[in-house]
Amino acid sequence: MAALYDPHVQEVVLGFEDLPRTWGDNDFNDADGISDTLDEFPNDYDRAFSSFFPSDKDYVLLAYEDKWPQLGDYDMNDLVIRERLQTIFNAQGAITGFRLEGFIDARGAGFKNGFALRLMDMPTSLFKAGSISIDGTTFPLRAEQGQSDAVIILWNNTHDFTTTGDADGCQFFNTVKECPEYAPVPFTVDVTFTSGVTSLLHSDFDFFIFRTNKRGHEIHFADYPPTDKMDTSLFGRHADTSDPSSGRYYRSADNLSWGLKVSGAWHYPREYKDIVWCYADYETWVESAGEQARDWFETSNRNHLYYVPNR
Ligand SMILES: [Ca+2]
Ligand SMILES: [Ca+2]
Ligand SMILES: [Ca+2]
Repeated sequence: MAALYDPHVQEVVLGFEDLPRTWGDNDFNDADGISDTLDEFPNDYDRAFSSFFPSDKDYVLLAYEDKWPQLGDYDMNDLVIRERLQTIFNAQGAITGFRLEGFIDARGAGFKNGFALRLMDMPTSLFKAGSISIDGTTFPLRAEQGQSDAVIILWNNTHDFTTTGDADGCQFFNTVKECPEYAPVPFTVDVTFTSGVTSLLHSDFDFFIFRTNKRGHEIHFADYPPTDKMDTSLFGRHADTSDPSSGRYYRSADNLSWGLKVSGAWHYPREYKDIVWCYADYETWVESAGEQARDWFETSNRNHLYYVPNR
């Protein structure tokens, strides 16, 4: 008998093999109870099915301004990542791990920053094993020690994978139209859990950047709290109005954030171009807490301000 789990309808369908297992067609390669023809991972006992967010063709864009706690130039291109989440289920429908597929699209940063993720409210002990393949090289991943939530440093310095040679003042990666355009840098993350969990939403992924040479200088999306490694003395400085007692994090007095998540195609600002100049409706969207101008990123004709790749 095989229990077939469909993550889309969230129900379990029971199926029966016609033949006794001993003289059947032997198509249960990994003995997880799911026949090889239905098993997306026929050689992995802990993996049977998967689902994608936002889809198996689309990506979520993550963009960061790295001057926090100052607003800086607010060009929101200091790191631009595209990623999709593949949630992985076992034969019983429990989530036993995940994969991320994506690209570094741009690195408009002079600062050296790393990129990491924290799984909100999931303990470090949940992390069993992981790896990242980036630009063709594979590295092991581990959960950072001394953290209550599982924190995984994906890389320590984005510059390591976005070298430009710095010739003719072109030190930035894909943010200056007058400089060479580089192919986005592909990466794949694969993580296995020690035990199955029932829920893993894209919003449970707290993607953040940090200074390569100052681990405690973390920059998260708005209202995501910092990790245990944070230097909390940075809160409230310059433009930051974080207030841990009310759960407010990484927002300016005007509610501007230092990170942005956009689903679908979006053109990030060129170097030193304030996102507020690039997208006229951006401030309205922010100040209305996302209620108004929801299509702010589709409505700009200021294409001399944002970066449109030639590829
Ligand atoms: Ca399997
Ligand atoms: Ca910037
Ligand atoms: Ca920049």
